[in-house]
Amino acid sequence: MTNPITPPASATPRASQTQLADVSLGAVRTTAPTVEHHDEPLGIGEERPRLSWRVTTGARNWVQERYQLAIRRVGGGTARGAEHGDTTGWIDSAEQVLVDWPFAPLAARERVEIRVRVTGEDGVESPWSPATTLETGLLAPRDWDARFITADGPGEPDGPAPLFRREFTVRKDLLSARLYITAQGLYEARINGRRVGDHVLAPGWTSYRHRLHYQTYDVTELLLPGANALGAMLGNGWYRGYLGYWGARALYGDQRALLAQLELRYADGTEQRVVTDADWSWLPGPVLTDDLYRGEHADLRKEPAGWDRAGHDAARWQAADVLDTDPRILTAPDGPPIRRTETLPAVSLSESSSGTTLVDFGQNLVGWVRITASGGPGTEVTVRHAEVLQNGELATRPLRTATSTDTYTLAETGETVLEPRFTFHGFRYAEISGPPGLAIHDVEAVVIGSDLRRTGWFSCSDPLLERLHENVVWSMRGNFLAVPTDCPQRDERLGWTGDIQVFAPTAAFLYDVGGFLASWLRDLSADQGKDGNVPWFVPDLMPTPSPPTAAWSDAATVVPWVLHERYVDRGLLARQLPSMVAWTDCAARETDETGCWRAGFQFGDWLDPAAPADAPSAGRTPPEVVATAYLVRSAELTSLAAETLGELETARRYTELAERTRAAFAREYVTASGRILGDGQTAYALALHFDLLPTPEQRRHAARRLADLVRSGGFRIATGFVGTPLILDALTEAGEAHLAHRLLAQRQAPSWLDPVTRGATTIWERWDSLLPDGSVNPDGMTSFNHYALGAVADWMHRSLAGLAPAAPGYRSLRVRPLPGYLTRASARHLTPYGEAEVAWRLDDGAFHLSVVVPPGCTAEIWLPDDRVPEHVGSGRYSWSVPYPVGAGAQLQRTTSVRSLIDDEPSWTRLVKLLQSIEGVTFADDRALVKLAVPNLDRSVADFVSRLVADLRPGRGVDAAEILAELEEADPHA
Ligand code: RAM
Repeated sequence: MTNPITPPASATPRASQTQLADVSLGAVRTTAPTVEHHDEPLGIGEERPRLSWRVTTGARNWVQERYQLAIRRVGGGTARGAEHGDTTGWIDSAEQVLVDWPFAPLAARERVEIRVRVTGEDGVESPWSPATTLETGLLAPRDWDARFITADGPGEPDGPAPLFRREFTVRKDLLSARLYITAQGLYEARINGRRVGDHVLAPGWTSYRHRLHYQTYDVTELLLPGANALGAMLGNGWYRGYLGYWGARALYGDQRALLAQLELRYADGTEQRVVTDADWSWLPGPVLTDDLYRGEHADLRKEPAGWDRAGHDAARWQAADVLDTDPRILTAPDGPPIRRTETLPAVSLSESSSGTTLVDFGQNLVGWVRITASGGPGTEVTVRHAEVLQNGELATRPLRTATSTDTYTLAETGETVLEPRFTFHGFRYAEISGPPGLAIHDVEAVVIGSDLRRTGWFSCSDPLLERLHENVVWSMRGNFLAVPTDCPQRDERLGWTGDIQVFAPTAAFLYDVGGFLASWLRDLSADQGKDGNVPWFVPDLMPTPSPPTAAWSDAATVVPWVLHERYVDRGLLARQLPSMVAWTDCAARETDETGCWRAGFQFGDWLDPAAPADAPSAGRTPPEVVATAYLVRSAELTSLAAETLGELETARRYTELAERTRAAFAREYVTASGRILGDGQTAYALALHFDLLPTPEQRRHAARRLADLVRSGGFRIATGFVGTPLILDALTEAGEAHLAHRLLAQRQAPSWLDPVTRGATTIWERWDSLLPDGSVNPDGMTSFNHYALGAVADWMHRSLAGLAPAAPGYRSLRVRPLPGYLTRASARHLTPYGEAEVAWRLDDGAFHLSVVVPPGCTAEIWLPDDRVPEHVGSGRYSWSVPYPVGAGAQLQRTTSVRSLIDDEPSWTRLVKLLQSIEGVTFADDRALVKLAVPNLDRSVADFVSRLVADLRPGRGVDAAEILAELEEADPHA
């Protein structure tokens, strides 16, 4: 394994970084407007797209007072229409994000330019912004002339990937051309021998029975006057391949099909369409088998030369069949397509005795291997993949039935570049056999994923924490692939609701997921049962409906609320409110006469390290505690969403449900003194963070109990999927942020950093996906690329660095950094209003803070020990306040054992001192913690005397000596 501390040189993802330009102070500029959540507004599905813009200015306290929008219809689309412009009047509003479309609705294929200008409170006008060009796609079934065509008979889910083709003639005066295209399965389209676009695994995955994305490409440049050819190859993908962990395949149907509509517009205003219909023909292609889980086999000798060019001899080609697929499922995407996002070189390549080549890419990733191979016609090349090695071999057992093997049969002598088309793998290592004389530069890893725009960065003084954060980013990149998935490698890769429920806040900081998750939520609503139940994963594939399950099904309420909190998207809330209401009602129906949700199946605090390896739901926290707590949460979020939308009657109804359930929780699960059923960290974290405890007395006791549990656990992780994202917040809110730091800084297992110290480059599914001895956890459910436990990064952004939203869309920032053991940390985020940044460092006995507040926004600033915040408007600021570093209170005999444990250097010193006594051995510090826990309120002197008496009866070791040594040196120095 490579040094875990240093990220691979090429690990920096493609990052778009907006500079807060050196605008001369006061000058106000607006960026070109953005359209809904689209990065590339071509072929959009909204006839009234909402618009956003950012303002750059060096002036402080800038707030928009008015804005004006201008529209101009432009050529280039395929719709006809005279060019004309229109401008709104000045609109008195401070709103800059997702403002309503002020013009007449757009028609299909309409192409317009939009500009904006604004004034601040001083009335000074900005110049008109640069223009954004947007173009609508096909908006209704009537816009489609194309029919789905297939090469497959019903009931035959096997067979090579078919090639489809059609020739047509193009006139000289072509103005523009658009290809609208999708498939049942996956498509790769070609025009005149060239690939259309740069998407991979298109059209992506949605809940196909309800929604199928089509893509829009500007193909003007690919066409030629005269004879042209349009072709496409179809793979199985999610539609017809294996899908799900129970061995099912062809879940959506057994006929792959292509839908393509090429629209040409000429200078004289005439139009021409080339659409899929019975005039198309097909032939089996070179991809003999393809499957997302199992990999792909291509015999390159079988690719008919020139099939995607005009003039190809199509005598052997057969007529395609037309299918009756309902065009109402066709919809334009809300988020970005899947693309190749990066290429990584191999970091090592070695030859095994059996003649295969083992390649290490230094980074666990998602995509495939690109090989430049040589060897004569008929040479077989085989590529196998794995995330980890065991005994020097690929550890493929965790892949279960996903054999993840790509094979190629070469067609030519000389070099051939090999890449699969219709599969992907999760891997760091690959084993290649076949091609002779492979060198390290012949092999690269191609990283793929939904091509999201990076928006968030974090850095700090602990390189291990930085690598942890980098691992979170990589697990997100690998699992944001069409839908948010649990893992990218085994026979699963599903849109597990619980995983994204906990990870959504982290995701929304790191990348712009506004469109991506909005799309997934449409699927969630579509797949929701009539009873409001939300399936375990979306898109839903279950043969029989999954039962309502707390913290998983609650994605229905949590994810929309997170998106609103981060992107101020009221439209999304309005669209999801019925789904939120339906789920909350469904969960409420699961309660019994006590008002608690106690019956039925639950995942509980999934993968609590205390749960047996084969029973991950059997952790410390009773499932009914999780379920009832989450019912309160969902009721509250539904109420908040309704209130935001002005639906006050609905809001009241769900506030009441939340109150009733909160009371039931307290009655059934909490003692008068604040002990909670199960007495585990997750139970306290839920109760504290979701505000479930009625009296201040109970809250105080519960906070203290949680802190003591964290201490007595030796600062090791004792939470699963549910508790892990909450525990640091709960400790912080309880005034125990120093314990949150101790948990996060822990390097011993189980902890966040243990995998990092062992070379992890992504977040593992289990705290012990690798066992302490370095072997792969033998359980069948062991992934090395699962973002769920990486949800802690959200706390790192909000609390460690101190950059949190205090109002939807970060219109107001909460800057409240928690220094802890670090000497510096920073977070930077492209909010909907512009770039925000918080950076702090400890230096020369002072705490230095610098903050960037985007124009249009305000911030509350909390310096260490502040009881009330300072409020500032937009601008750049810095503060310095005295902050003595390294001066932990000097230890005294009367110090309590609790304080001793909390003071990491003193505690470590005591552990060392005791271990140095001849004959005393502890397995590790936890053994001493066990002895300390019953004595938390005793003095250090008392504890050490008792300890010495217990440990070394009759051997005369002097407690006073130990105490003196403990007190002697300042361990913080
Ligand atoms: C596993 C998934 C996922 C989790 C469910 C409950 O199969 O990988 O992470 O949400 O179980």
